This record gives sequence, C-alpha cells and structure tokens, in this order.
Amino acid sequence: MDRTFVIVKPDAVERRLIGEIIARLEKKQLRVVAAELRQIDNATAERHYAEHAGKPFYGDLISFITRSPALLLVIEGEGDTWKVVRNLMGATNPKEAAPGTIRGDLAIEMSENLIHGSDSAESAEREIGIFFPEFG
Ligand code: D4T
Repeated sequence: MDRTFVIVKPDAVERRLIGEIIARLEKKQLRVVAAELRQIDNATAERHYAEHAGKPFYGDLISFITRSPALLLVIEGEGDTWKVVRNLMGATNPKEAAPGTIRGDLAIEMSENLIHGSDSAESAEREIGIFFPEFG
C-alpha cells in the first residue's frame, strides 16, 4: 500500500468543509488510515514548512496553519497516492485551480487554500514522520 499525508487546513475546518473534502478523497477510492484533529504547534509548523523559511509569506503561513485545529490525515491508495491527492487538490493558487478540484471549487485565496498534500513520495514519508511518528 502507498501512503501520503494530508492536512485539512484550519480554514477548511472553520468553514465546515471536513466532510466535503474527505468525501472527495474517498470517492476516488482512497482510504483514511489515520486521522487526528489537532491544533498544530509552532515548532511542528516550522518543521513542516522548513522549505519556506525566509520567504515573504512564511510568517503568515505559520500563523495561519496554527490558528485553529486542523485535521491531519494519512491517506492510502494503490500507488502514486501523493499524485492522486495533488490532482484532486488543484493548483496552489485557487484562482488558477481547475474547476472540479477542491481548491478550484471551494477556495479563492492562496493564503487560505484549504488542503495540504505531500508533493512527492519522499515528502509523504517525511511528513508522516513529523505528524504521526508511530506510522514512520
Ligand atoms: P501546501 O504545502 O500547503 O500543500 O501547498 P502547496 O504544496 O500546493 O504549495 P507550496 O508548498 O508552494 O506553498 C505552501 C503554502 O503557502 C501558501 N503560499 C504559497 C502563500 O500564501 N503565498 C505564496 O506565494 C505561496 C507560493 C500556500 C500554500
């Protein structure tokens, strides 16, 4: 089985979109194999977003991802699961995300784009290790 890591971000939880987002993943025949509603602490957010440290949007990104609870998910599929999830998510900028994708249908601002999904098999392994060490 092939796993990836997803965050249903604070904006999605605040907007009552947990069900809508999980439904889209499940309809694609992906499985939820771990789930936890957790307010991400600063140290964990900084570890997760280390690649963005120093960028102009970094401070706002850390404030956003830690501002209220997020739903952390490990998602399982038959292969290339990270890619399947990224395709369902749509482009990072919701204004450019295709209709039919989660961001294309449900988001409008880059800073509030509802969902994170690992961008490679290596990232998936790293991120599952950060958020669900017992799965590592
Ligand atoms: P995440 O990591 O949240 O799944 O988003 P992406 O993988 O699609 O995009 P990313 O890593 O490039 O960006 C991380 C996060 O930062 C926000 N962001 C990004 C922002 O607010 N302004 C920006 O200019 C960029 C590039 C959105 C997603």
